Amino acid sequence: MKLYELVGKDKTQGFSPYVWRARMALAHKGLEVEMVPLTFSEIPKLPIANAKTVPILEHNGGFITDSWDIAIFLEDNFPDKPSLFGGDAGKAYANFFNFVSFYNLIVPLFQALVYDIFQELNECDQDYFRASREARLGKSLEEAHENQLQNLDIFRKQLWPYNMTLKSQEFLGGNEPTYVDYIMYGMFQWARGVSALPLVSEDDLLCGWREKMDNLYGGLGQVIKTRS
Ligand SMILES: N[C@@H](CCC(=O)N[C@@H](CS)C(=O)NCC(=O)O)C(=O)O
Repeated sequence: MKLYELVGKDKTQGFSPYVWRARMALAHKGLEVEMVPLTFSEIPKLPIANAKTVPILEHNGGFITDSWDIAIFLEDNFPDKPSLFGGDAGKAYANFFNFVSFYNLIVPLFQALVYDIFQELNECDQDYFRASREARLGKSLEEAHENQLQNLDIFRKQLWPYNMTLKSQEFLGGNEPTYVDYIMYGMFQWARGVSALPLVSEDDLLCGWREKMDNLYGGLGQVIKTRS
């Protein structure tokens, strides 16, 4: 199996939140995977139909080009390995969690990180990134950066339900990590890969949760270096 991921100047620091979901899901299933680093400009040059974004999972000559589809594929094709969702109700919860966390967390975090991501990219990716992201934001990267702390604050205020959930359970998925933990962890890896911004305070239960996530699967997530 191969997992295509997104990198900037440093090819060891894959920072896509969606790739991290897939990477953790593969580790959860105990599957070996070869990581294939790509820059933004390399993704559309792949000879894979409809591949505009990563993650892309290559398996037995076929390609799956969306993180949610990868999770479903792994769950359906490796039923004897630990479940990513814990049944149909867990899958429905993960689907809901995916959209809620996009709306409440990814949107403000993207605005907080966008300029830092830009700084991490190769020159050949920077023009594309600036044009596509400024069109999405309706403002310049520099204007977004001026509001970095306000956007971080919006993100942090949305963390209350996740911190409350962790008062009575070890992981967002229950006693063991499930795919919803990988959705959340992807955001932390995204921020860690490009920025020194602290997403949570040490008092947050999410802080201890992140440490537990960092230690899963032989410390897989720790390949991303923490900046200071
Ligand atoms: N819905 C997709 C979204 C993936 C996505 O947006 N990936 C970004 C990296 S985080 C990407 O590859 N962007 C390429 C581009 O914008 O050109 C999924 O969940 O797999």
